[in-house]
Amino acid sequence: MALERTFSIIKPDATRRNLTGAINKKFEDAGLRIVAQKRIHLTKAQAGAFYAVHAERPFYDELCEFMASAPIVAQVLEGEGAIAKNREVMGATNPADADAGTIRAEFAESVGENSVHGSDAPDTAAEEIAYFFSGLELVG
Ligand code: FUP
Repeated sequence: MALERTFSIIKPDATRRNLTGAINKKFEDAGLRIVAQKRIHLTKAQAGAFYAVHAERPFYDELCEFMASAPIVAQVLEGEGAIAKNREVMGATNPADADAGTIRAEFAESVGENSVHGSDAPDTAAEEIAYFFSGLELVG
């Protein structure tokens, strides 16, 4: 399997509860390396641009408000098959459906406030990494 990079966000519900280290431990225990990381506070417009693919969905406005409600930690994770591996470690979008031991099963508060984001494919991973990080910030 190829070495890949994926984009990850530790969301406001998790930063508020001081869970950055606990979530990072899940990534590292799964063999994912955090090769870039920064804590930032998005504006609602920046959150809206990131989630533009969901602009027509009924939860879009609430999602953008939430993502701008407190700091996030934006990250790049690297590893063998990192995109799929990160999705496994995250668990299902709705924590009620997430497998035991996943980040969302352990930490998510609801389908909307679900602690982490992770890219779902190579093209979105590349776009999302480029939205948050310059090449100079990816140190491997
Ligand atoms: P995921 O890839 O697991 O983050 O899930 P989606 O891309 O389907 O959804 C992105 C975000 O939209 C979720 F993390 C939370 C929000 N969402 C809701 O608030 N309600 C829903 O019914 C579905 C998604």
